Amino acid sequence: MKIAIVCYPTFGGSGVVATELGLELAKRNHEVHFITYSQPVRLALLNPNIFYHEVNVPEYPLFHYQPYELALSSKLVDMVKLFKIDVLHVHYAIPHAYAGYMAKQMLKEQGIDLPMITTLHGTDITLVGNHPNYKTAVSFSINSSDYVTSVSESLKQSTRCLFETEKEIHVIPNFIEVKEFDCDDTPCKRSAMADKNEVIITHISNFRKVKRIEDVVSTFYGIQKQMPAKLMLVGDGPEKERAERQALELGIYDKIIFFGNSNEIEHILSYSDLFLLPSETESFGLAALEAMAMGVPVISSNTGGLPEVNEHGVSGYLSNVGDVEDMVANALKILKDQDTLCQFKENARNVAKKFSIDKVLPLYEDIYTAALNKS
Ligand code: GMT
Repeated sequence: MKIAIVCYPTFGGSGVVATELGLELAKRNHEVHFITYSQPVRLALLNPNIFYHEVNVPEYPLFHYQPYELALSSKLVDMVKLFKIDVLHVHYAIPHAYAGYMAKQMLKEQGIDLPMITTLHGTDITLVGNHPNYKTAVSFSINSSDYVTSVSESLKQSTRCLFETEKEIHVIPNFIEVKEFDCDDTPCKRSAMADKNEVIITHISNFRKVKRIEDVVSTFYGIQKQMPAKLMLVGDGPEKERAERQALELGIYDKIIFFGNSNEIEHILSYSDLFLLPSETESFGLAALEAMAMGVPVISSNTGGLPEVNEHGVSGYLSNVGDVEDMVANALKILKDQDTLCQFKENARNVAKKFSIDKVLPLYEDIYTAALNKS
C-alpha cells in the first residue's frame, strides 16, 4: 500500500508515534510518504520505502500568519497524484485533518477518491482543539474523516463529550518495540550520572504546563529526603526555567541533571530506577510506556489514559493529580529494597509488552484496508 503520513516533525508524542509507525510500515513493504514542514526527528531515510516531502510556506509580508494549511493541502494533492498514494493518514487533528479534507476535495474534482484516516492524539482534543476558536473546524474535520482513531479509550470518551460527533472512533493505543537489553552494554555509563548508592529518578517531556513539572521536582524533593537520589530531567520547554528556580529554592539543584532534548532516551532509561509523569492530563502517556519498556516503573497521575497504561501496584502506582505526598509514598514503596524494585522493573516490562508494535501495527493496517475498500 502507498501511505501518506502527515504529522508534526518535532519531539512531541504524536510526531514520534507517526514516525515510528511509518518506519515499521516501510519495513513491512508499504511505501510511506511523510509530508510535513521539516524532517521528523526520529526519521531515518535509509529505507527505500520511505520518502519525505517538505512543505514550504513562502513568506509574504502581507500575511500576518503564513498559510501553512494551504501549502500543506496543495502539497498533498501534488504528492498523491505523483506517487499514486492509496491512503492519507493524518496525525493530530489541528490543522492536519482540516488540510487533509481540503486535499480530498480538490482530488475529488479530479476524479480521485483519497480515503483519510485521522488519529487523535490528545491535546488536539482536550486542550487546543476544545478552544472555542477551533472547535467548529475540529468537529468538522473529525466528521469529514473516513476513519478516526484515538490513542486511548479515555481520549475516545473525551472526544465524544467535547465534540458534536457520532463518528465511530477506533481505539488504537500507542505502541513500543520492547527490545532485549543489557544495562551494562550501554555506552553512556550510569556511574557518570550518579553514585552507586543513589537511585536514579527520570522525567521526560516537552516541559509544558500540562506536565506539572513542579510536581516532578517536589516529588523528587520528597524522595531524596529519605534516600540518596538523582533526578534526570530530559526535554525542553516553557516550564524548564521554573523547574531550575524551584530546584535552587529547595536546595537540590546539584542533585538534578538537566539534559535538554535528547536522542539518547533508551540509554538514559536503561539506568533509571523510576519514572515520574504527574501530568494534569495525558491521553495515553507514551513517555511512560517508553520507560516501562526499558524496565522502569512509573509513578504517574491517574488522569486520562494513564490508567490504561500504568497498572496500579504492578508497573508502578497512580495518584490523584497534584497529590505529591502520595506520589512520594508510592515511590518509596517501590524503591524500599532491591527485591521490590526488581519485581516492579520486571512487571513494567511485562505490561509494556501488551503494547508491542507487532500487536498494534496490524490494527492500523486493518483500518487502511477498510478505508481503501470503502473508497
Ligand atoms: O504531550 C506531549 O508530550 C505531546 C503530545 C503530542 O501531541 O505530541 O502528546 C500526546 O500524544 C501522545 C502520542 O499519542 C500521547 O502519548 C500523549 O499522552 C499526548 N499528550 C497529552 O495528552 C498531553
